[in-house]
Amino acid sequence: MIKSGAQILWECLEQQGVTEVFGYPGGAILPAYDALKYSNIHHILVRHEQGATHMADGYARASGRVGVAVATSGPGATNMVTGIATAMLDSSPIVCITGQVGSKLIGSDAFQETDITGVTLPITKHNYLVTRADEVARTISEAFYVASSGRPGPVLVDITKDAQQGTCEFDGKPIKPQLPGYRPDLSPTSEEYKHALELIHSAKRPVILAGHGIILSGAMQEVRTLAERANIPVGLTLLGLGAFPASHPLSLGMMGMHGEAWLNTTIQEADLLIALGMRFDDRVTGNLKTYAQNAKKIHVEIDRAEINKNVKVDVPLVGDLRAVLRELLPHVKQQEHREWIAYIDRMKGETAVRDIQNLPDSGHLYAAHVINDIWRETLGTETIVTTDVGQHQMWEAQYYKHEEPRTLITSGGLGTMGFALPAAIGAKVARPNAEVWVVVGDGGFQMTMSELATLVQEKLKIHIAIINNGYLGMVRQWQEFFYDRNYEATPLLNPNFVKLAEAYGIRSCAVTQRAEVVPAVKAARQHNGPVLLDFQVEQEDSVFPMVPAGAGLHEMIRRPSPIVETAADS
Ligand SMILES: Cc1cc2nc3c(=O)[nH]c(=O)nc-3n(C[C@H](O)[C@H](O)[C@H](O)COP(=O)(O)OP(=O)(O)OC[C@H]3O[C@@H](n4cnc5c(N)ncnc54)[C@H](O)[C@@H]3O)c2cc1C
Ligand SMILES: Cc1ncc(C[n+]2csc(CCOP(=O)(O)OP(=O)(O)O)c2C)c(N)n1
Ligand SMILES: [Mg+2]
Repeated sequence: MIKSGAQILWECLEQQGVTEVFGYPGGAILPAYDALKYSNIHHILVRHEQGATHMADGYARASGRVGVAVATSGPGATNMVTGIATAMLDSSPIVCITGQVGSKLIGSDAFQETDITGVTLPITKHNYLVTRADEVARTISEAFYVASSGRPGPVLVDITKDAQQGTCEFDGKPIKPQLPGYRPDLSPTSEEYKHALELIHSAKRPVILAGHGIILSGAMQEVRTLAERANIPVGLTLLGLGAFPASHPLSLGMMGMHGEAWLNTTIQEADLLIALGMRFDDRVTGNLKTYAQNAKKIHVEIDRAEINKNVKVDVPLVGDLRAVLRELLPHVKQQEHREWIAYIDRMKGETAVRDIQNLPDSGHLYAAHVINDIWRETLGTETIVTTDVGQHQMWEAQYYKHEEPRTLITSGGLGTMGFALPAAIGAKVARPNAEVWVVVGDGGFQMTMSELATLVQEKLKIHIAIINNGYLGMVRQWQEFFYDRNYEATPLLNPNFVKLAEAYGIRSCAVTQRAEVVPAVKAARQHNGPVLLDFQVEQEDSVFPMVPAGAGLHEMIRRPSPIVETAADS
Protein backbone atom coordinates (compact mmCIF):
# COMPACT_ATOMS: atom_id res chain seq x y z
CA MET A 1 0.00 0.00 0.00
CA ILE A 2 1.20 3.56 -0.71
CA LYS A 3 1.77 5.52 2.52
CA SER A 4 3.48 8.72 3.57
CA GLY A 5 6.73 8.70 5.52
CA ALA A 6 4.81 10.23 8.44
CA GLN A 7 2.26 7.38 8.47
CA ILE A 8 5.02 4.81 8.18
CA LEU A 9 6.79 6.41 11.14
CA TRP A 10 3.87 5.85 13.54
CA GLU A 11 3.14 2.38 12.18
CA CYS A 12 6.75 1.36 12.71
CA LEU A 13 6.69 2.78 16.25
CA GLU A 14 3.59 0.71 16.94
CA GLN A 15 5.39 -2.36 15.61
CA GLN A 16 8.09 -1.68 18.18
CA GLY A 17 5.46 -1.80 20.91
CA VAL A 18 5.35 1.95 21.50
CA THR A 19 2.11 3.09 23.14
CA GLU A 20 3.12 6.58 24.37
CA VAL A 21 5.48 9.27 23.12
CA PHE A 22 6.52 12.54 24.77
CA GLY A 23 6.76 15.50 22.43
CA TYR A 24 6.29 19.08 21.34
CA PRO A 25 5.23 20.13 17.83
CA GLY A 26 6.59 22.65 15.33
CA GLY A 27 6.77 23.30 11.59
CA ALA A 28 9.29 20.68 10.49
CA ILE A 29 7.58 17.84 12.36
CA LEU A 30 3.99 18.88 11.56
CA PRO A 31 3.41 16.24 8.86
CA ALA A 32 4.20 13.60 11.48
CA TYR A 33 1.83 15.22 14.00
CA ASP A 34 -0.89 15.36 11.36
CA ALA A 35 -0.50 11.62 10.70
CA LEU A 36 -1.05 10.84 14.41
CA LYS A 37 -4.76 10.73 13.52
CA TYR A 38 -4.10 7.30 11.93
CA SER A 39 -2.34 5.96 15.02
CA ASN A 40 -3.32 4.61 18.44
CA ILE A 41 -0.19 6.01 20.04
CA HIS A 42 -0.90 8.44 22.88
CA HIS A 43 1.06 11.68 22.51
CA ILE A 44 1.92 13.45 25.76
CA LEU A 45 2.38 17.17 25.27
CA VAL A 46 5.34 18.41 27.33
CA ARG A 47 6.19 22.02 28.15
CA HIS A 48 9.84 21.94 27.04
CA GLU A 49 11.66 19.43 24.83
CA GLN A 50 14.25 18.75 27.55
CA GLY A 51 11.30 17.47 29.57
CA ALA A 52 10.33 15.12 26.73
CA THR A 53 13.77 13.51 26.69
CA HIS A 54 13.87 13.05 30.49
CA MET A 55 10.34 11.61 30.36
CA ALA A 56 11.41 9.12 27.69
CA ASP A 57 14.44 8.33 29.85
CA GLY A 58 12.36 7.90 33.03
CA TYR A 59 9.96 5.70 31.05
CA ALA A 60 12.88 3.53 29.89
CA ARG A 61 14.49 3.26 33.33
CA ALA A 62 11.20 2.40 35.02
CA SER A 63 10.17 -0.26 32.51
CA GLY A 64 13.19 -1.47 30.53
CA ARG A 65 11.33 -0.52 27.34
CA VAL A 66 12.63 2.08 24.88
CA GLY A 67 11.30 5.60 25.62
CA VAL A 68 10.40 7.90 22.72
CA ALA A 69 10.65 11.70 22.50
CA VAL A 70 9.58 13.88 19.56
CA ALA A 71 10.52 17.47 18.66
CA THR A 72 10.68 19.85 15.79
CA SER A 73 13.85 21.05 14.05
CA GLY A 74 16.18 23.81 15.27
CA PRO A 75 15.35 24.95 18.82
CA GLY A 76 13.11 21.95 19.44
CA ALA A 77 15.96 19.61 18.60
CA THR A 78 18.64 21.56 20.47
CA ASN A 79 16.42 21.66 23.58
CA MET A 80 16.78 17.87 23.60
CA VAL A 81 20.55 17.93 23.90
CA THR A 82 20.77 17.82 27.72
CA GLY A 83 18.31 14.94 27.92
CA ILE A 84 20.14 12.98 25.24
CA ALA A 85 23.49 13.46 27.01
CA THR A 86 21.85 12.41 30.31
CA ALA A 87 20.62 9.16 28.73
CA MET A 88 24.00 8.56 27.06
CA LEU A 89 26.02 8.82 30.27
CA ASP A 90 23.67 6.43 32.11
CA SER A 91 23.18 3.94 29.23
CA SER A 92 19.45 4.54 28.98
CA PRO A 93 17.63 3.39 25.82
CA ILE A 94 15.68 6.23 24.22
CA VAL A 95 14.83 7.12 20.63
CA CYS A 96 14.50 10.82 19.82
CA ILE A 97 12.68 11.77 16.64
CA THR A 98 13.21 15.24 15.26
CA GLY A 99 11.78 17.02 12.25
CA GLN A 100 14.28 18.55 9.85
CA VAL A 101 13.91 21.18 7.12
CA GLY A 102 13.28 19.89 3.59
CA SER A 103 16.19 17.90 2.16
CA LYS A 104 16.80 20.47 -0.61
CA LEU A 105 17.20 23.22 2.01
CA ILE A 106 19.78 21.41 4.13
CA GLY A 107 22.92 23.51 4.50
CA SER A 108 21.21 26.77 3.52
CA ASP A 109 20.61 28.12 7.04
CA ALA A 110 16.92 27.65 6.38
CA PHE A 111 14.40 28.72 9.02
CA GLN A 112 14.89 26.55 12.15
CA GLU A 113 17.65 24.52 10.57
CA THR A 114 20.26 22.98 12.88
CA ASP A 115 22.61 20.17 12.04
CA ILE A 116 21.25 18.09 14.93
CA THR A 117 22.96 14.88 13.83
CA GLY A 118 26.23 16.84 13.92
CA VAL A 119 25.39 18.39 17.29
CA THR A 120 24.43 15.06 18.90
CA LEU A 121 27.09 12.85 17.30
CA PRO A 122 29.20 12.60 20.49
CA ILE A 123 26.21 12.15 22.81
CA THR A 124 24.22 9.51 20.95
CA LYS A 125 24.98 5.83 20.60
CA HIS A 126 24.08 6.36 16.96
CA ASN A 127 22.10 8.85 14.90
CA TYR A 128 20.42 9.04 11.49
CA LEU A 129 19.37 11.67 8.97
CA VAL A 130 16.43 10.39 6.92
CA THR A 131 15.73 12.22 3.66
CA ARG A 132 13.33 9.83 1.90
CA ALA A 133 10.03 8.23 2.87
CA ASP A 134 11.28 4.79 1.86
CA GLU A 135 14.11 5.01 4.43
CA VAL A 136 11.81 5.56 7.42
CA ALA A 137 10.85 1.94 8.17
CA ARG A 138 14.38 0.51 8.04
CA THR A 139 15.74 3.39 10.11
CA ILE A 140 13.17 3.03 12.89
CA SER A 141 13.81 -0.70 13.10
CA GLU A 142 17.58 -0.12 13.37
CA ALA A 143 17.19 2.74 15.83
CA PHE A 144 15.24 0.59 18.31
CA TYR A 145 17.64 -2.30 17.91
CA VAL A 146 20.71 -0.11 18.49
CA ALA A 147 19.13 1.74 21.44
CA SER A 148 18.14 -1.42 23.31
CA SER A 149 20.81 -4.00 22.47
CA GLY A 150 24.28 -4.42 23.93
CA ARG A 151 25.06 -1.39 26.05
CA PRO A 152 21.83 0.60 25.73
CA GLY A 153 21.83 4.28 24.80
CA PRO A 154 20.08 7.12 23.01
CA VAL A 155 19.52 7.12 19.25
CA LEU A 156 18.37 10.18 17.32
CA VAL A 157 16.42 9.97 14.07
CA ASP A 158 16.22 13.27 12.18
CA ILE A 159 13.57 13.16 9.43
CA THR A 160 13.29 15.86 6.79
CA LYS A 161 9.90 17.39 6.13
CA ASP A 162 9.83 15.99 2.57
CA ALA A 163 10.63 12.50 3.85
CA GLN A 164 7.58 12.77 6.11
CA GLN A 165 5.37 14.10 3.30
CA GLY A 166 6.71 11.88 0.52
CA THR A 167 5.10 8.51 -0.20
CA CYS A 168 6.27 5.01 -0.98
CA GLU A 169 5.08 1.42 -1.05
CA PHE A 170 4.83 0.03 2.50
CA ASP A 171 3.67 -3.54 3.16
CA GLY A 172 3.59 -3.18 6.96
CA LYS A 173 5.87 -6.15 7.52
CA PRO A 174 8.44 -5.65 10.31
CA ILE A 175 11.97 -5.16 8.97
CA LYS A 176 14.85 -7.03 10.60
CA PRO A 177 17.77 -4.72 11.32
CA GLN A 178 20.83 -5.54 9.24
CA LEU A 179 23.94 -4.10 10.85
CA PRO A 180 26.88 -6.33 10.01
CA GLY A 181 29.42 -4.01 11.68
CA TYR A 182 27.57 -3.94 15.00
CA ARG A 183 28.25 -6.94 17.28
CA PRO A 184 26.69 -6.56 20.72
CA ASP A 185 26.78 -10.33 21.45
CA LEU A 186 30.31 -10.90 22.77
CA SER A 187 31.32 -13.61 25.24
CA PRO A 188 34.46 -14.39 27.27
CA THR A 189 36.88 -17.23 26.50
CA SER A 190 37.04 -20.42 28.59
CA GLU A 191 40.51 -19.36 29.81
CA GLU A 192 39.02 -16.12 31.15
CA TYR A 193 36.26 -18.01 32.97
CA LYS A 194 38.85 -20.36 34.47
CA HIS A 195 41.01 -17.49 35.65
CA ALA A 196 38.00 -15.72 37.21
CA LEU A 197 37.00 -18.87 39.10
CA GLU A 198 40.55 -19.29 40.45
CA LEU A 199 40.47 -15.76 41.80
CA ILE A 200 36.99 -16.21 43.33
CA HIS A 201 38.01 -19.45 45.04
CA SER A 202 41.33 -18.19 46.42
CA ALA A 203 40.14 -14.77 47.70
CA LYS A 204 40.05 -14.16 51.46
CA ARG A 205 38.62 -10.62 51.34
CA PRO A 206 36.38 -10.39 48.26
CA VAL A 207 33.72 -7.77 47.56
CA ILE A 208 31.19 -7.51 44.74
CA LEU A 209 30.79 -4.06 43.16
CA ALA A 210 27.23 -4.08 41.90
CA GLY A 211 26.37 -1.62 39.14
CA HIS A 212 23.62 -0.44 36.83
CA GLY A 213 24.51 -3.19 34.31
CA ILE A 214 22.88 -5.73 36.65
CA ILE A 215 19.53 -3.98 36.22
CA LEU A 216 20.03 -3.46 32.48
CA SER A 217 20.90 -7.13 32.08
CA GLY A 218 18.19 -8.42 34.42
CA ALA A 219 20.82 -10.37 36.39
CA MET A 220 19.50 -9.68 39.92
CA GLN A 221 18.92 -13.34 40.79
CA GLU A 222 22.28 -14.48 39.39
CA VAL A 223 24.14 -11.83 41.39
CA ARG A 224 22.29 -12.86 44.53
CA THR A 225 23.15 -16.51 43.96
CA LEU A 226 26.83 -15.65 43.51
CA ALA A 227 26.92 -13.49 46.64
CA GLU A 228 25.06 -16.01 48.80
CA ARG A 229 26.87 -19.11 47.62
CA ALA A 230 30.35 -17.64 48.02
CA ASN A 231 29.38 -15.37 50.95
CA ILE A 232 30.70 -12.25 49.30
CA PRO A 233 29.54 -8.86 50.60
CA VAL A 234 27.97 -6.53 48.02
CA GLY A 235 28.55 -2.79 47.60
CA LEU A 236 26.44 -0.84 45.14
CA THR A 237 26.98 2.15 42.89
CA LEU A 238 24.39 4.92 42.89
CA LEU A 239 22.87 3.55 39.68
CA GLY A 240 23.11 0.00 40.99
CA LEU A 241 20.87 0.70 44.02
CA GLY A 242 17.99 -1.79 43.90
CA ALA A 243 20.02 -4.39 41.97
CA PHE A 244 20.62 -6.18 45.29
CA PRO A 245 18.17 -5.80 48.20
CA ALA A 246 19.23 -3.18 50.76
CA SER A 247 17.89 -5.38 53.57
CA HIS A 248 20.02 -8.38 52.57
CA PRO A 249 22.60 -9.22 55.25
CA LEU A 250 25.38 -9.11 52.63
CA SER A 251 24.42 -5.63 51.38
CA LEU A 252 26.87 -2.88 52.34
CA GLY A 253 24.99 0.03 50.77
CA MET A 254 26.42 2.61 48.37
CA MET A 255 30.13 3.04 47.64
CA GLY A 256 32.10 6.11 46.58
CA MET A 257 32.27 9.83 47.24
CA HIS A 258 29.19 9.86 49.49
CA GLY A 259 29.06 6.13 50.04
CA GLU A 260 29.18 4.27 53.33
CA ALA A 261 32.48 4.61 55.17
CA TRP A 262 32.60 0.88 56.03
CA LEU A 263 32.17 -0.01 52.38
CA ASN A 264 34.86 2.35 51.12
CA THR A 265 37.24 0.88 53.71
CA THR A 266 36.18 -2.63 52.69
CA ILE A 267 37.04 -1.86 49.06
CA GLN A 268 40.43 -0.39 50.00
CA GLU A 269 41.29 -3.48 52.09
CA ALA A 270 39.84 -6.13 49.76
CA ASP A 271 41.97 -8.72 47.99
CA LEU A 272 39.43 -9.22 45.19
CA LEU A 273 36.96 -6.84 43.50
CA ILE A 274 34.27 -8.50 41.39
CA ALA A 275 32.89 -5.59 39.35
CA LEU A 276 29.51 -6.43 37.81
CA GLY A 277 28.09 -4.01 35.22
CA MET A 278 29.74 -0.90 36.65
CA ARG A 279 32.24 1.41 35.02
CA PHE A 280 34.54 2.61 37.83
CA ASP A 281 33.32 6.20 37.63
CA ASP A 282 35.55 8.74 39.41
CA ARG A 283 32.80 9.31 41.97
CA VAL A 284 33.22 5.62 42.81
CA THR A 285 36.99 5.18 42.84
CA GLY A 286 38.40 8.44 44.19
CA ASN A 287 42.11 8.76 43.40
CA LEU A 288 42.96 5.89 41.05
CA LYS A 289 46.55 5.72 42.29
CA THR A 290 45.44 4.58 45.74
CA TYR A 291 42.33 2.64 44.70
CA ALA A 292 42.05 -0.95 46.01
CA GLN A 293 45.77 -1.42 45.57
CA ASN A 294 45.99 -4.93 47.00
CA ALA A 295 42.99 -6.31 45.17
CA LYS A 296 42.87 -8.47 42.09
CA LYS A 297 40.05 -7.34 39.83
CA ILE A 298 37.45 -9.18 37.76
CA HIS A 299 35.34 -6.94 35.50
CA VAL A 300 32.15 -8.26 33.90
CA GLU A 301 31.09 -5.68 31.33
CA ILE A 302 29.27 -5.64 28.02
CA ASP A 303 31.23 -2.78 26.50
CA ARG A 304 34.83 -3.67 25.71
CA ALA A 305 35.73 0.03 25.75
CA GLU A 306 35.13 0.06 29.52
CA ILE A 307 37.76 -2.60 30.20
CA ASN A 308 40.96 -1.06 31.63
CA LYS A 309 39.56 2.44 30.92
CA ASN A 310 39.87 3.74 34.48
CA VAL A 311 40.98 0.73 36.52
CA LYS A 312 43.33 -1.93 35.20
CA VAL A 313 41.78 -5.36 35.74
CA ASP A 314 43.22 -8.87 35.99
CA VAL A 315 40.33 -10.70 34.34
CA PRO A 316 37.92 -9.01 31.92
CA LEU A 317 34.74 -10.96 31.16
CA VAL A 318 33.21 -9.12 28.21
CA GLY A 319 29.59 -10.02 27.57
CA ASP A 320 26.06 -9.72 28.87
CA LEU A 321 26.26 -10.01 32.65
CA ARG A 322 23.38 -12.44 33.03
CA ALA A 323 24.75 -14.75 30.35
CA VAL A 324 28.27 -14.58 31.83
CA LEU A 325 27.06 -15.32 35.38
CA ARG A 326 24.93 -18.22 34.14
CA GLU A 327 28.08 -19.70 32.61
CA LEU A 328 30.12 -19.07 35.75
CA LEU A 329 27.69 -20.02 38.53
CA PRO A 330 27.62 -23.82 38.11
CA HIS A 331 31.36 -23.82 38.87
CA VAL A 332 31.30 -21.47 41.88
CA LYS A 333 31.91 -23.31 45.16
CA GLN A 334 30.38 -22.62 48.56
CA GLN A 335 32.57 -20.37 50.74
CA GLU A 336 32.35 -18.73 54.17
CA HIS A 337 34.62 -15.65 54.56
CA ARG A 338 33.59 -15.51 58.23
CA GLU A 339 36.44 -13.34 59.53
CA TRP A 340 36.13 -10.86 56.69
CA ILE A 341 32.38 -10.46 57.13
CA ALA A 342 32.70 -10.16 60.91
CA TYR A 343 35.34 -7.46 60.42
CA ILE A 344 33.04 -5.48 58.10
CA ASP A 345 30.11 -5.89 60.52
CA ARG A 346 32.23 -4.37 63.29
CA MET A 347 32.91 -1.33 61.08
CA LYS A 348 29.20 -0.97 60.38
CA GLY A 349 28.19 -1.02 64.01
CA GLU A 350 25.73 -3.20 65.81
CA THR A 351 22.41 -1.51 65.12
CA ALA A 352 20.86 -1.21 61.69
CA VAL A 353 22.85 1.16 59.54
CA ARG A 354 21.67 4.74 59.31
CA ASP A 355 18.86 3.93 61.70
CA ILE A 356 18.02 7.48 62.67
CA GLN A 357 14.45 7.10 63.83
CA ASN A 358 15.36 6.86 67.50
CA LEU A 359 17.37 10.06 67.51
CA PRO A 360 15.67 12.73 69.63
CA ASP A 361 13.83 15.50 67.78
CA SER A 362 16.22 18.45 68.00
CA GLY A 363 13.61 20.89 66.72
CA HIS A 364 15.36 20.98 63.34
CA LEU A 365 13.99 19.32 60.24
CA TYR A 366 16.69 17.28 58.50
CA ALA A 367 16.40 16.04 54.92
CA ALA A 368 17.59 12.63 56.13
CA HIS A 369 14.50 12.30 58.33
CA VAL A 370 12.15 13.39 55.56
CA ILE A 371 13.55 10.81 53.15
CA ASN A 372 13.70 8.08 55.78
CA ASP A 373 10.06 8.74 56.68
CA ILE A 374 8.98 8.57 53.03
CA TRP A 375 10.80 5.22 52.83
CA ARG A 376 9.10 3.89 55.97
CA GLU A 377 5.67 5.01 54.82
CA THR A 378 6.05 3.40 51.38
CA LEU A 379 7.80 0.25 52.62
CA GLY A 380 6.46 -2.91 51.00
CA THR A 381 4.64 -1.05 48.22
CA GLU A 382 5.63 -0.72 44.58
CA THR A 383 7.22 2.70 44.81
CA ILE A 384 9.54 4.46 42.37
CA VAL A 385 11.58 7.44 43.54
CA THR A 386 13.08 9.83 41.04
CA THR A 387 15.64 12.31 42.28
CA ASP A 388 17.25 15.43 41.02
CA VAL A 389 20.92 16.24 41.55
CA GLY A 390 22.57 17.52 44.68
CA GLN A 391 22.54 16.86 48.41
CA HIS A 392 18.98 15.51 48.45
CA GLN A 393 20.04 12.96 45.81
CA MET A 394 22.78 11.63 48.06
CA TRP A 395 20.51 11.59 51.12
CA GLU A 396 17.96 9.66 49.11
CA ALA A 397 20.65 7.12 48.23
CA GLN A 398 21.61 6.83 51.90
CA TYR A 399 18.24 6.90 53.66
CA TYR A 400 15.78 5.31 51.24
CA LYS A 401 16.47 1.58 51.21
CA HIS A 402 15.83 0.19 47.73
CA GLU A 403 14.87 -3.47 47.65
CA GLU A 404 13.91 -3.80 43.99
CA PRO A 405 15.50 -2.83 40.67
CA ARG A 406 14.06 0.14 38.74
CA THR A 407 12.80 1.81 41.92
CA LEU A 408 15.42 4.58 41.96
CA ILE A 409 15.66 6.77 38.86
CA THR A 410 18.41 9.36 39.05
CA SER A 411 20.89 11.09 36.77
CA GLY A 412 24.29 9.72 37.81
CA GLY A 413 26.81 10.30 35.05
CA LEU A 414 25.79 13.71 33.75
CA GLY A 415 24.26 14.82 37.05
CA THR A 416 21.48 16.75 35.33
CA MET A 417 19.53 19.17 37.52
CA GLY A 418 15.93 19.33 36.32
CA PHE A 419 15.77 15.57 35.71
CA ALA A 420 13.54 14.45 38.58
CA LEU A 421 10.11 15.87 37.73
CA PRO A 422 10.01 14.94 34.03
CA ALA A 423 11.63 11.54 34.73
CA ALA A 424 8.84 10.88 37.25
CA ILE A 425 6.21 11.66 34.62
CA GLY A 426 7.86 9.14 32.28
CA ALA A 427 8.05 6.55 35.06
CA LYS A 428 4.37 6.98 36.00
CA VAL A 429 3.30 6.67 32.35
CA ALA A 430 5.36 3.48 32.02
CA ARG A 431 4.15 1.95 35.30
CA PRO A 432 0.78 3.54 36.16
CA ASN A 433 0.24 1.17 39.10
CA ALA A 434 3.44 2.20 40.86
CA GLU A 435 3.47 4.97 43.44
CA VAL A 436 5.88 7.65 42.21
CA TRP A 437 7.75 10.12 44.44
CA VAL A 438 9.88 12.99 43.21
CA VAL A 439 12.68 13.92 45.63
CA VAL A 440 13.99 17.21 44.31
CA GLY A 441 16.05 20.20 45.45
CA ASP A 442 14.64 23.71 45.50
CA GLY A 443 17.22 24.63 42.83
CA GLY A 444 16.74 21.78 40.37
CA PHE A 445 12.94 21.89 40.70
CA GLN A 446 12.98 25.38 39.23
CA MET A 447 14.77 24.14 36.12
CA THR A 448 11.89 22.03 34.79
CA MET A 449 8.92 22.90 37.00
CA SER A 450 6.98 23.89 33.89
CA GLU A 451 6.27 20.16 33.52
CA LEU A 452 3.81 20.47 36.43
CA ALA A 453 1.35 21.43 33.71
CA THR A 454 2.11 18.20 31.85
CA LEU A 455 1.35 16.01 34.84
CA VAL A 456 -1.87 17.89 35.52
CA GLN A 457 -2.97 17.65 31.89
CA GLU A 458 -2.24 13.91 31.93
CA LYS A 459 -3.98 13.47 35.33
CA LEU A 460 -0.97 11.72 36.83
CA LYS A 461 -0.92 11.09 40.57
CA ILE A 462 2.67 11.93 41.43
CA HIS A 463 4.00 13.03 44.84
CA ILE A 464 6.60 15.78 44.85
CA ALA A 465 8.86 16.29 47.88
CA ILE A 466 10.88 19.47 47.56
CA ILE A 467 13.88 19.31 49.88
CA ASN A 468 13.95 23.05 50.34
CA ASN A 469 17.19 24.18 51.98
CA GLY A 470 17.27 27.65 50.43
CA TYR A 471 20.57 26.87 48.72
CA LEU A 472 22.14 25.17 45.77
CA GLY A 473 23.07 22.87 48.61
CA MET A 474 25.69 20.59 47.11
CA VAL A 475 27.61 23.54 45.70
CA ARG A 476 27.24 25.38 49.03
CA GLN A 477 28.73 22.31 50.73
CA TRP A 478 31.79 22.47 48.44
CA GLN A 479 32.09 26.18 49.20
CA GLU A 480 31.91 25.41 52.92
CA PHE A 481 34.55 22.66 52.76
CA PHE A 482 36.93 23.93 50.07
CA TYR A 483 36.26 27.65 49.41
CA ASP A 484 36.30 29.25 52.90
CA ARG A 485 32.51 29.41 53.13
CA ASN A 486 32.36 31.92 50.32
CA TYR A 487 28.72 31.31 49.43
CA GLU A 488 28.91 33.00 46.06
CA ALA A 489 25.81 32.42 43.90
CA THR A 490 24.36 29.61 46.00
CA PRO A 491 21.68 31.21 48.26
CA LEU A 492 18.30 30.94 46.54
CA LEU A 493 15.37 33.31 46.64
CA ASN A 494 12.56 30.85 46.05
CA PRO A 495 8.97 31.38 44.99
CA ASN A 496 6.23 30.29 47.37
CA PHE A 497 6.14 26.67 46.22
CA VAL A 498 2.74 26.04 47.84
CA LYS A 499 1.10 28.89 45.93
CA LEU A 500 2.91 27.83 42.78
CA ALA A 501 1.47 24.32 43.06
CA GLU A 502 -1.98 25.76 43.72
CA ALA A 503 -1.73 27.80 40.53
CA TYR A 504 -1.48 24.50 38.67
CA GLY A 505 -4.37 23.03 40.67
CA ILE A 506 -2.04 20.79 42.66
CA ARG A 507 -2.68 20.23 46.38
CA SER A 508 0.24 21.44 48.46
CA CYS A 509 1.52 22.25 51.93
CA ALA A 510 4.72 23.32 53.64
CA VAL A 511 6.33 21.19 56.36
CA THR A 512 8.74 22.67 58.88
CA GLN A 513 8.69 20.23 61.85
CA ARG A 514 9.82 16.63 62.06
CA ALA A 515 6.56 15.56 63.67
CA GLU A 516 4.63 16.92 60.66
CA VAL A 517 6.48 14.79 58.10
CA VAL A 518 4.66 11.48 58.52
CA PRO A 519 1.14 13.04 58.61
CA ALA A 520 1.95 15.06 55.48
CA VAL A 521 3.24 11.97 53.66
CA LYS A 522 0.19 9.93 54.74
CA ALA A 523 -2.20 12.66 53.57
CA ALA A 524 -0.41 12.96 50.23
CA ARG A 525 -0.68 9.22 49.63
CA GLN A 526 -4.39 9.24 50.44
CA HIS A 527 -5.20 12.17 48.17
CA ASN A 528 -6.59 11.21 44.81
CA GLY A 529 -4.29 13.38 42.72
CA PRO A 530 -0.84 14.94 42.63
CA VAL A 531 0.55 16.57 45.76
CA LEU A 532 3.53 18.87 46.29
CA LEU A 533 5.14 18.99 49.74
CA ASP A 534 7.54 21.82 50.51
CA PHE A 535 9.89 20.41 53.18
CA GLN A 536 11.72 23.40 54.62
CA VAL A 537 14.80 21.66 55.98
CA GLU A 538 17.97 22.67 57.82
CA GLN A 539 19.71 25.09 55.49
CA GLU A 540 23.40 24.36 56.05
CA ASP A 541 23.43 20.62 56.56
CA SER A 542 26.05 18.63 54.63
CA VAL A 543 26.29 15.14 53.15
CA PHE A 544 28.70 12.82 54.97
CA PRO A 545 30.93 11.02 54.53
CA MET A 546 32.63 12.82 51.68
CA VAL A 547 35.69 11.81 49.71
CA PRO A 548 37.08 15.14 48.46
CA ALA A 549 37.62 15.22 44.68
CA GLY A 550 41.03 13.70 43.93
CA ALA A 551 41.47 12.12 47.38
CA GLY A 552 41.81 8.41 48.04
CA LEU A 553 38.64 6.44 48.73
CA HIS A 554 39.69 5.91 52.37
CA GLU A 555 40.34 9.64 52.91
CA MET A 556 36.79 10.51 53.86
CA ILE A 557 35.62 13.63 55.65
CA ARG A 558 33.40 12.31 58.47
CA ARG A 559 30.50 14.10 60.16
CA PRO A 560 31.91 16.13 63.06
CA SER A 561 28.97 15.33 65.34
CA PRO A 562 27.40 11.92 64.90
CA ILE A 563 23.79 12.98 64.27
CA VAL A 564 22.86 11.21 61.10
CA GLU A 565 25.89 9.50 59.66
CA THR A 566 26.18 5.97 60.92
CA ALA A 567 24.70 3.99 63.74
CA ALA A 568 28.23 2.98 64.66
CA ASP A 569 29.07 6.58 65.47
CA SER A 570 26.50 6.99 68.20
C1 LIG B 1 26.21 14.67 42.95
C2 LIG B 1 26.58 13.27 42.56
C3 LIG B 1 27.28 12.48 43.45
C4 LIG B 1 27.56 11.15 43.15
N1 LIG B 1 28.17 10.38 44.10
C5 LIG B 1 28.26 9.04 43.90
C6 LIG B 1 28.72 8.17 44.92
O1 LIG B 1 29.05 8.58 46.03
N2 LIG B 1 28.74 6.85 44.66
C7 LIG B 1 28.35 6.32 43.45
O2 LIG B 1 28.34 5.11 43.28
N3 LIG B 1 27.96 7.14 42.46
C8 LIG B 1 27.89 8.46 42.65
N4 LIG B 1 27.41 9.26 41.64
C9 LIG B 1 27.04 8.64 40.36
C10 LIG B 1 28.26 8.43 39.46
O3 LIG B 1 28.62 9.65 38.87
C11 LIG B 1 27.96 7.37 38.38
O4 LIG B 1 26.84 7.77 37.64
C12 LIG B 1 27.66 6.00 38.93
O5 LIG B 1 28.63 5.62 39.88
C13 LIG B 1 27.66 4.99 37.79
O6 LIG B 1 27.21 3.76 38.23
P1 LIG B 1 27.40 2.47 37.32
O7 LIG B 1 28.81 2.37 36.87
O8 LIG B 1 26.83 1.33 38.08
O9 LIG B 1 26.37 2.73 36.11
P2 LIG B 1 26.59 3.20 34.60
O10 LIG B 1 27.38 4.42 34.51
O11 LIG B 1 25.24 3.19 33.98
O12 LIG B 1 27.45 2.02 33.98
C14 LIG B 1 26.88 0.76 33.78
C15 LIG B 1 27.92 -0.15 33.16
O13 LIG B 1 27.29 -1.42 32.93
C16 LIG B 1 27.57 -1.85 31.60
N5 LIG B 1 26.46 -2.67 31.14
C17 LIG B 1 25.28 -2.26 30.59
N6 LIG B 1 24.52 -3.32 30.26
C18 LIG B 1 25.23 -4.42 30.61
C19 LIG B 1 24.98 -5.81 30.51
N7 LIG B 1 23.83 -6.29 29.97
N8 LIG B 1 25.92 -6.68 30.94
C20 LIG B 1 27.10 -6.22 31.47
N9 LIG B 1 27.38 -4.90 31.59
C21 LIG B 1 26.45 -4.01 31.17
C22 LIG B 1 27.71 -0.57 30.80
O14 LIG B 1 28.47 -0.80 29.63
C23 LIG B 1 28.40 0.37 31.79
O15 LIG B 1 29.81 0.26 31.72
C24 LIG B 1 27.17 10.61 41.90
C25 LIG B 1 26.51 11.43 40.99
C26 LIG B 1 26.20 12.73 41.31
C27 LIG B 1 25.45 13.55 40.32
C1 LIG C 1 22.03 21.63 34.94
C2 LIG C 1 23.01 21.68 36.05
N1 LIG C 1 23.59 22.86 36.37
C3 LIG C 1 24.48 22.92 37.40
C4 LIG C 1 24.81 21.81 38.11
C5 LIG C 1 25.82 21.88 39.26
N2 LIG C 1 25.17 21.50 40.52
C6 LIG C 1 25.27 20.28 41.06
S1 LIG C 1 24.40 20.11 42.48
C7 LIG C 1 23.88 21.71 42.42
C8 LIG C 1 23.00 22.28 43.49
C9 LIG C 1 21.64 21.69 43.50
O1 LIG C 1 20.82 22.48 44.33
P1 LIG C 1 19.37 21.99 44.72
O2 LIG C 1 18.63 21.60 43.51
O3 LIG C 1 18.73 22.99 45.59
O4 LIG C 1 19.68 20.64 45.53
P2 LIG C 1 20.44 20.50 46.95
O5 LIG C 1 21.88 20.20 46.67
O6 LIG C 1 20.25 21.77 47.71
O7 LIG C 1 19.77 19.33 47.59
C10 LIG C 1 24.40 22.36 41.28
C11 LIG C 1 24.18 23.78 40.95
C12 LIG C 1 24.20 20.60 37.71
N3 LIG C 1 24.49 19.43 38.29
N4 LIG C 1 23.29 20.57 36.70
MG1 LIG D 1 18.68 23.17 47.64
